[in-house]
Amino acid sequence: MVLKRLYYKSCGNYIVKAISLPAFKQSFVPLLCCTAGCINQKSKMLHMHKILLLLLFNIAVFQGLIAQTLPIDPKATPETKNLYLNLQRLAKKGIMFGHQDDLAYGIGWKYEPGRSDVKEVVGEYPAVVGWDLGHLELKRPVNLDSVPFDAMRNFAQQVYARGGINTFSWHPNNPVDPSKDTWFQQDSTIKQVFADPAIMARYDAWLDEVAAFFKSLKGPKGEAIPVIFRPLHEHTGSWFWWGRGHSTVAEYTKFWRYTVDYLRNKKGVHNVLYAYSPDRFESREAYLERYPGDEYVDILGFDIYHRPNPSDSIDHFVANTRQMVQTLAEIGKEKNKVITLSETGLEQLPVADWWTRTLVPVVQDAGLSYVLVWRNGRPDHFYAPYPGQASAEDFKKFYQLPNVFFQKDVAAENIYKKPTKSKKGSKL
Ligand code: BMA
Repeated sequence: MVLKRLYYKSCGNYIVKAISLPAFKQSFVPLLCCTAGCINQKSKMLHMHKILLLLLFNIAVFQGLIAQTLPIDPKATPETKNLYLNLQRLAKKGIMFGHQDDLAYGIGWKYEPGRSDVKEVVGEYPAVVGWDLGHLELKRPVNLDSVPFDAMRNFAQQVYARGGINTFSWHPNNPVDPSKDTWFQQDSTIKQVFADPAIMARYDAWLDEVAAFFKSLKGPKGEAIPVIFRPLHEHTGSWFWWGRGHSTVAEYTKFWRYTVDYLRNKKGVHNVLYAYSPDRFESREAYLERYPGDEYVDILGFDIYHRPNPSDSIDHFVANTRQMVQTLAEIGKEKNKVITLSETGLEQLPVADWWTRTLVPVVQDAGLSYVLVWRNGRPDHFYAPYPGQASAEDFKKFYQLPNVFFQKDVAAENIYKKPTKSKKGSKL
């Protein structure tokens, strides 16, 4: 089928309308013939009728099947565009599972090639693997959680080679005083970045490091590996220097746009999809309060952790979080954006059936692209099970759900290639 792409603006997004040229020929050629050499009025009317119906049918079918959003970066590489289109396609069928630092370390091991706690429980890697760039800005060889950046690059290449997805968060130190960490809650940091050229120059230099790292992620043919970048996250809270309590709405949104423009336009980084992910939120208005605009965000997400306490029962957490997921789904639909639960988890997983009892009712049938649980950092700080862990059996049940996707399901879909129909035999 020959496709012609027409772009038009809607809600600030570019929508691809795909129209079949043969179908157009079928519709218009008879129209021309008919008008030129019409035999009689009646047959002309009949012809027009048929043509109109054919046109309406074509438009309905092709819009419904193929209408999709392109990345905010018009120069996004072909693989990055394909990834974004495939994220939209796969989100209609189920949800991918992701885990932070999955290949780097787990409970009782560090940097052992091929290992993954998730794989050791279910026999398969997660579909999505998260990494953090914190301390890249300081030119340190290892990130804030001791993952060497060279190893991270290599792991990201492995994930890509297996057909999976890499997502990057960034916990940078404070640009006003780089000796202070990401949690240093100095008020007005963003304001000072914009006010003081020396601080701005420092932030630019930090972004240079990020740009160089993303550009250094290369696939086997030298192509740039597409990634999801989720900077300045959890900003509805005030624990990071870019948080709600330390900047105005105008400062935060300007800072987000500056960051995207710098990487995309100034540094020419074109293998990135940008994810916006506040922490918990009470309403649609609260979610969108610091939203930088449709031209600056590809993926809409949020982070929320399950922290059981007497006032937050499992049922309460599920109901509350599900409400947020539904609000997010509505916003995603309106804006034609991919949606995700970008970070979640229950630390130490003491609830044996947490996966099917808590996570599934939160995420099911909501159109979320992926859900990512946080890192297995220490025996008192982990979010995915390992063999023998209390929730491991339930995690296997979660893994077997037909609409929960791990690495092989996603690999079978060739997500860096042009979207095609799902293959037979895949869970998708
Ligand atoms: C937090 C914890 C920290 C870690 C930080 C950044 O949630 O896991 O130990 O340093 O994320 O990854």
